[in-house]
Amino acid sequence: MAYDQNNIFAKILRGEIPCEKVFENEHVLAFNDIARKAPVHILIIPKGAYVSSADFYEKASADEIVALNRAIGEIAKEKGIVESGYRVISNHAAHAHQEVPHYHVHLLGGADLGACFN
Ligand code: IU
Repeated sequence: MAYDQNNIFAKILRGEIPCEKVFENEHVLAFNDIARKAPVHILIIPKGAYVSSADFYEKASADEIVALNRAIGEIAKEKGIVESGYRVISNHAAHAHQEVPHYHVHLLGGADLGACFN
C-alpha cells in the first residue's frame, strides 16, 4: 500500500491539525488519542512516512526503530504506569481494523484493562 500524504497523522506531523502532544524527539511524536479507551491512551508514531508495522519494520532505520520502541518505555515511565502495568497494541491492515494508514502504537494504561486473550 502506498503512503497517503493526506492521512490524519501526516497532517498532525505537518502541524496542519492540532494534537495533545505528550512526547517528541527527532524520530517520534506521541499524543493523546482523541477517543481514549483507558485513562492513559497515547498514540506513538514515527515521523517518517510508514503505512503500518510491516512497512515500518521493513524500511525504517535502526535509529528510528529504537527511538519508537524506547519512547514507549519513556512515556510509560512519565505517566507513572510502569508499576501498575500497561498494554501496547498496533493494528495492521484490514483484519486488525487499522483506521489510520500511518504506523502507530497504542499505549494503554492507568486502569485494569482486562485480560486480552481469554
Ligand atoms: P487504529 O489502530 O488505526 O484503528 O487506531 C486509530 C486511532 O486513532 C483510534 O484510536 C482513533 O481514536 C485515533 N484518532 C486520533 O487520535 N485522532 C484522529 O484525528 C483520528 C483518530 I481520525
